[in-house]
Amino acid sequence: MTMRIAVAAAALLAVSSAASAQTAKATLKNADGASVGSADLIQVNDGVLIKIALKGVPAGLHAFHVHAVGKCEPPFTTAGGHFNPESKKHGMMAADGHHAGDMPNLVVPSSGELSLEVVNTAITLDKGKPNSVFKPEGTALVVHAAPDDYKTDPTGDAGGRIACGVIE
Ligand SMILES: [Cu+2]
Ligand SMILES: [Zn+2]
Repeated sequence: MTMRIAVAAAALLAVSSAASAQTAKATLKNADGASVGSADLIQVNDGVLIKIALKGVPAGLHAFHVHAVGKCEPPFTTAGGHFNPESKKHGMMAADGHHAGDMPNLVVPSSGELSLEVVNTAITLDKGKPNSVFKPEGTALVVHAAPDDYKTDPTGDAGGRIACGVIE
């Protein structure tokens, strides 16, 4: 009898952990409203794994961040600044850096297509945590016209915003 209860409890645990596997998505659009790719976000032990697939993006280096507002209306200033729940300065090279939303530049080849996977260890999909991307105003993934210099506060001198996708 005791054994039977233990087995049932283990089965229940397996079901509940599968149900709580956390994922999110974002569809990235350019300022014309055309889709330029998508991102899958998966909670991992160290943070959030972001799998991004882009197409039709100008070749070259582009800054890539999580922004603080889940609103993508061209020219995407609606997405606010970089997601920064700990009120830090911008950039992985800054002494007091960095914003939770800061990530390495995307390097887009001449084809305009890029598949990339990156882990952001400063964010979580866990609702209710201060660094959760699921805060009340939401968050967004933003791709910029220019590269991030990893130090200029608060923008990384990354120029305009060429693509945006609400994390949902
Ligand atoms: Cu940005
Ligand atoms: Zn930043």
